[in-house]
Amino acid sequence: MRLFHHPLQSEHAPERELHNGDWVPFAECPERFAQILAACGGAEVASDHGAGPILSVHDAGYVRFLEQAHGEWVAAGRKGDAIGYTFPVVRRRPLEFDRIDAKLGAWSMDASTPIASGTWNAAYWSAQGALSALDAVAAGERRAFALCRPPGHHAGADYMGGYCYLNNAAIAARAAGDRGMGRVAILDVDYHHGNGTQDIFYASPDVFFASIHADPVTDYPFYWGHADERGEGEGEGSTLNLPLPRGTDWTAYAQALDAALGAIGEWGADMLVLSFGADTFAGDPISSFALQTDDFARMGERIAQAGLPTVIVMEGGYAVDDLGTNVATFLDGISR
Ligand code: OKP
Ligand code: ZN
Repeated sequence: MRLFHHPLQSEHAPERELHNGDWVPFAECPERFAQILAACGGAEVASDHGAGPILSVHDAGYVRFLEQAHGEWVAAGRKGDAIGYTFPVVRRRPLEFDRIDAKLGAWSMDASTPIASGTWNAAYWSAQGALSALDAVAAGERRAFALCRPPGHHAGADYMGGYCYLNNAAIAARAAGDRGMGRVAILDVDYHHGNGTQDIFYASPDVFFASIHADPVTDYPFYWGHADERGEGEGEGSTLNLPLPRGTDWTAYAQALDAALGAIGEWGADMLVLSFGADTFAGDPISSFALQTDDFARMGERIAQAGLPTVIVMEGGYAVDDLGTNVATFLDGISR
């Protein structure tokens, strides 16, 4: 299988995040990337597709903000990571903001998405990796893997959130549609609900979005991922949410996976974009499912049995010491 990455993805290194009321080291750390890269035996350098495919998903003002935010933070005399503290949840509208603090709140859904000096370049190249993996699949590979970091599935068209800035899965899915690759389904198996991906395609009948995740009643992102969210308008029925309780093990997980893959098959997908997170692992420090390393091989095998050309993009997974092995085991399973 062809794998894609870019060295600048390591340069995204926020120092800390707010976790249950305390400042703690940023969980989505460069070491994750190094571990995956090492366990996979390296990867090709992504090729540059420019800003076009990013702007097919994301608002131009938002993209400009991401590019400039850290510079504006420094220009305002601030130290460390740029992070917002005021969020326009009431009648959000496209005002012209001046202060970096106003911008940070306006373009984000939470305070777990700090912007450091290397953030824009890393997010840009993370998305280019997803587009490079799409190229490989378009050229006839059965599947390809993008070592996306930062991840993408919490980011919407005009907001960041949950360690995510650009929605890599959505960018690949939109580009696949634009290239005439047929009906595209996105399957999200990260522990957390992919609210940004869901939001981007919520009213779209062209992209099916299925997600298996921790019940938002107990887990981030709380406000989305409930089973009654099924899409809207022409997209009604093209969103499928399968929330599962904390403690879910492989037996119960496999049933949800079969349901998701069955729905994707019934919908008539021609290709798959897989948002793969390894934070369903029992040892994950911020998550509460109970999958073991070997279960990732089983997960890969089941997804392969769907028989769809697949672009795999990396999302979360925070048990750093096991992350490389878990990802490599998954890729081994899906390649069988
Ligand atoms: C990203 B992905 C607690 C604050 C909120 C955000 C979790 C983002 C998960 N540390 N944490 O879906 O793995
Ligand atoms: Zn996650």
